[in-house]
Amino acid sequence: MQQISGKEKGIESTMFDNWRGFKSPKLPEEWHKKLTDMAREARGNIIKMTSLAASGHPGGSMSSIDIYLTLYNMANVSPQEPWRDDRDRIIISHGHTSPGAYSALAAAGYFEAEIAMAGFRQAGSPFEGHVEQSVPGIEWDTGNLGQGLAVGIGKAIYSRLSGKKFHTYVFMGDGEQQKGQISESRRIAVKYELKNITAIIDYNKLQISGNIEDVMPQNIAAEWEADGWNVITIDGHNLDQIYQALHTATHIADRPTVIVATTVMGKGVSFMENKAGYHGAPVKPADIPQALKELGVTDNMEELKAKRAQGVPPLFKRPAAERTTVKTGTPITYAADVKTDNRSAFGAALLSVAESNIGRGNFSMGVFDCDLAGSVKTAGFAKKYPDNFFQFGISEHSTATASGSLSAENALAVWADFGMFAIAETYNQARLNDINHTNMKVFCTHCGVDVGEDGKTHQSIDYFALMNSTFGWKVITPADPNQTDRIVRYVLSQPGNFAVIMGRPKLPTVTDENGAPFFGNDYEYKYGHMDVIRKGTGIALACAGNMLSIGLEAWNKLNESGLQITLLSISDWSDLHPDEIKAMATNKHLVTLEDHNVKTGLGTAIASAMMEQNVSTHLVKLGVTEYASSGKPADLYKSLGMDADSVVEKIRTL
Ligand SMILES: Cc1ncc(C[n+]2csc(CCOP(=O)(O)OP(=O)(O)O)c2C)c(N)n1
Repeated sequence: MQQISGKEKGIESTMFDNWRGFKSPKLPEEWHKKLTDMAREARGNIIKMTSLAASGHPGGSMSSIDIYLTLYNMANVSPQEPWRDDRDRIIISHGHTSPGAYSALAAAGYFEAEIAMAGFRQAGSPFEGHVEQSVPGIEWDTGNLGQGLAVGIGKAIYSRLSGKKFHTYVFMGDGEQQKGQISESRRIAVKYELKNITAIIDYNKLQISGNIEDVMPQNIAAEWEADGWNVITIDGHNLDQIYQALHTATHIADRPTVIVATTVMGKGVSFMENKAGYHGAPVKPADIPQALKELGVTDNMEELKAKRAQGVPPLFKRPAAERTTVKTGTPITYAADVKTDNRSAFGAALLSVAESNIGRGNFSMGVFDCDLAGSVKTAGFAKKYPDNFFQFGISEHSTATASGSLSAENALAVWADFGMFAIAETYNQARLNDINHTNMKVFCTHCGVDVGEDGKTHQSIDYFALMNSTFGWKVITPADPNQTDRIVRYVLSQPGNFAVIMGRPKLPTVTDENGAPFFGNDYEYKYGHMDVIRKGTGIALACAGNMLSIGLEAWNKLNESGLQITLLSISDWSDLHPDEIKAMATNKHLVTLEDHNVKTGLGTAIASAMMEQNVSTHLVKLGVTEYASSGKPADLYKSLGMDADSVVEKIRTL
């Protein structure tokens, strides 16, 4: 076992049980015995659980179990108060080893092992196939490999921002190390000196397809060391070594530590050991008695089968998490003759909200950037609040996950990036965040074909389609700088996941019929409602977000020629109000104008909503119909039939 020296980290004493927190440098004798007994029983439970469910992952669970037991029994966590805010965070990144995690949590007193075995992988049970927060003690739903370390970064940042002195342990697989997101996260942890993170790798040298070296050669320890981590190598079945490594990592190491724990897949049962087949397959019923005999545990399979047949265990009650109220500050109104871009209005509103809250009581805030702060307008925040600003470089996957993880704590987490990178690039991370009930505020700039000259690779035209494929994310497209200001303040003060979509160019201030800013001082933004910009008859033009300025230009041209149509502005695509949908259907023709793929955008959402309300009208969808080329936004809009003249022409034909 490799030891390193360094200064004491000084974790504050807490009211956790006195043996917890890895304070003692050596594993106390009595705990050695307790953990040894627990490990034998837990290995048996892993076999029983997966066999009863006829699926699951026993191999990695059995190689990880000694580490799981040491963590859940010896870290500063509490089976009595699993969600207390100052607990250590134990993140399981190799979520498929849920049988190991559930068995260890049961052994540590979180719940009865029998209910996990009876409920494992049954519909409606909290004990899902991959670790889920529905089980007390589980911090993050995982299964999509490679995300756990970034989750840990979010927790470590929360510890720093909130001043709560807890440690974060992230447990991973060795095959999992092939995932690129982990290398992003490694560098981030070192850059931000997150000494309060310890990574642990279950180095059982096997994955689904066989030996990790054959699947993808990788020098795991050397890669972590090269990125600046303190590396400790141990025998992952030796309880003394596991404990001592965790003590060193928690209290002595002067940088983030990774513990590379050599283990044996299927450890404890002779015919399972070192067999990749047991990565994801349970022991056959005929072999169970032999396995349980070797472990020296009782064979109560018939009893458990009967318990399982009785139905699924109930869900656990989780107390509502504390969230500090966010003050929205004083709105900024851009005058009728001001022309600025929505992203600048976002930057100004963000700073204003930050000024109203940072330094206040237990308010914590982090703003994340991926090398685009100047363009996405968070540079002003970064200058004023350097301790709250996190420059993660071109590491979008880890940024999405880490900011999501922070947002799930009592903290405001903001990530601003180009739409292409904050949405399409990181959809899986956004989806997993949503599953984890995060409260992310993602501000996407440079969306749509109006990003122009950067061309089709940068034209984010599927933001709604992607986010609307989740159940939680809400997409909002502000129309002009004034509405952007109000929407930013609203979003920052609300729980839940929001993606605010903005373009790049400067926009005119949208005005009312008297020439005053429409979204100005008298305007109150109400989520889920559209705005009637101009009233008319017969035909309605519904504009999404910044397309309103083109819509208004078209309306003026039509008006000059004596045709008065209704002009609508729709910012909140995810929640179209049923009454407003019905009102729209009273028009003979409805034209939608959006800077989004027309196949999956606002027009399509409206059509679906109308059918649900049992109303209909003739719908014309104007928007992006192909990957556009590189060019000036005005030229691209013209070629796609989205400019004011094309809209006028289309409406005249109606
Ligand atoms: C991103 C992602 N890709 C693929 C999978 C499918 N998968 C589940 S487990 C696994 C192998 C993991 O190997 P390892 O980390 O060594 O775990 P162990 O075999 O030791 O349990 C794979 C490829 C996944 N869950 N997530």
